[in-house]
Amino acid sequence: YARYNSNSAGIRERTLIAVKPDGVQRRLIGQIIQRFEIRGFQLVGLKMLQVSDELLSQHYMSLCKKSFYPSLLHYMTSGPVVAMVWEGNNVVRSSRMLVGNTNPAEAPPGTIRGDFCIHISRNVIHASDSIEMAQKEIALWFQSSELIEWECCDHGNFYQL
Ligand code: IDP
Repeated sequence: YARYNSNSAGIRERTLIAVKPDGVQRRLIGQIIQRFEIRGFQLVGLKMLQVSDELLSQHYMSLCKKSFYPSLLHYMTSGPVVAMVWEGNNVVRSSRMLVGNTNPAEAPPGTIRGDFCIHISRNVIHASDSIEMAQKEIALWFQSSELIEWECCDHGNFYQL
């Protein structure tokens, strides 16, 4: 059956968001979570972890030939990361817009990268860039038992029922 924040197939769209080590060090976790909460998205998974090289090599598989790949691995393993799964209508695309361009110099003010960082190699946050990648990344970062299905009591404020 179709639910308030599901697509025509009755599937709730989800995305993987991660506060990178610089975001954690800079005490930005709360402000970043707040932007997704206040927009109306629903948090369904959250954990802090020290990311392994194995996980990262799968996560950034498409970048493995890039010159910056070794420094990217070093950056991403330099401290803990906060990984989250957020749910809601168009959450993948909307999250990319909340996060802003990969290069913070191109990210408009009001976006997370546009407000909180300067350089592409310290851009504080990850967000999945397509529905297919989101599904793969969520499966890579989270066990299904770590994801909580729950109903928001005020969904009528965010969706027409
Ligand atoms: P995204 O994080 O906006 O999806 P991707 O192109 O998938 O962007 O790159 C993944 C991450 O790799 C970026 O967020 C950034 O941390 C890093 N990165 C991408 N391009 C560069 C670069 O040219 N120099 C240094 N780091 C880069």
